[in-house]
Amino acid sequence: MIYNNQILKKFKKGIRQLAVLIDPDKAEADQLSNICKYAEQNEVDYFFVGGSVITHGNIHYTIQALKKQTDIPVIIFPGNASQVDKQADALLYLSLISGRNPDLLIGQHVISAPAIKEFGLEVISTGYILIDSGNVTTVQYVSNTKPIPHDGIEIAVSTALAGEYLGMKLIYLEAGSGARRTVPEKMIQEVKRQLTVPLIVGGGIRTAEKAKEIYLAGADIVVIGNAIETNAELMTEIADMKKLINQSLQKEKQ
Ligand code: 1GP
Repeated sequence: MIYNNQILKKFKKGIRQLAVLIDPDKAEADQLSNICKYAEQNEVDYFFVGGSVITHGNIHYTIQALKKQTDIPVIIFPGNASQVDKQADALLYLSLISGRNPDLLIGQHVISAPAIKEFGLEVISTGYILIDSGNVTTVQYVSNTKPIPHDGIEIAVSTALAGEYLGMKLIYLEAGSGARRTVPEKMIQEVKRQLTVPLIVGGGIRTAEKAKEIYLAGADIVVIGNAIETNAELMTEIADMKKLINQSLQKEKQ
């Protein structure tokens, strides 16, 4: 079980984790094997696969290609019910709790539940919270929901808490892929202070320095997509930085 044996285990030890997001639309075979190579070398914790919209790509082939090339767990990060695939190791069962679109709060879940049961997929219930990032991101447009304002710390905290009280096992603060501004550090700090479940943060993180700030603000898992698609080597920089943070956090504990 990925959640209990990896995510939660590391979380309880205070170990920061890194997920690389693969968009099936952008995953060309060559590029994918390059990303797998860097991910293995740099001990990336998870691959997330999925997207708000998949036009010409195919999530099933992308997952298959990843499973052939790496032992890193592949977790579906679905835009909708059609992205459920039995080859994956787990599925983030995302409920878009910052929005008021019933289809993304429960509708797509009802549609996908029978297939999930049939495939025996591990389901990780996740409270997905969209934060305004200065531009209209694809997820915002496609989900037809309003994000929480960039400075809406109290709303973000209340929403995250509500997700945890509803039994969600992860909370994901999302600025949106390609976001102009990442989720603000102050918001991450406040949400983290109130939560007892692991916190994921993603959207618009393009440098190791920014990833460091997000980890230090309190993210347990940082997600990087776009920046790695264009520059796989960035993974080394981010992974080295994550290692240093983990070493210093472990030292502090002793
Ligand atoms: C998007 O949080 C992820 O869902 C990653 O975003 O592609 O901007 O890194 P980027």
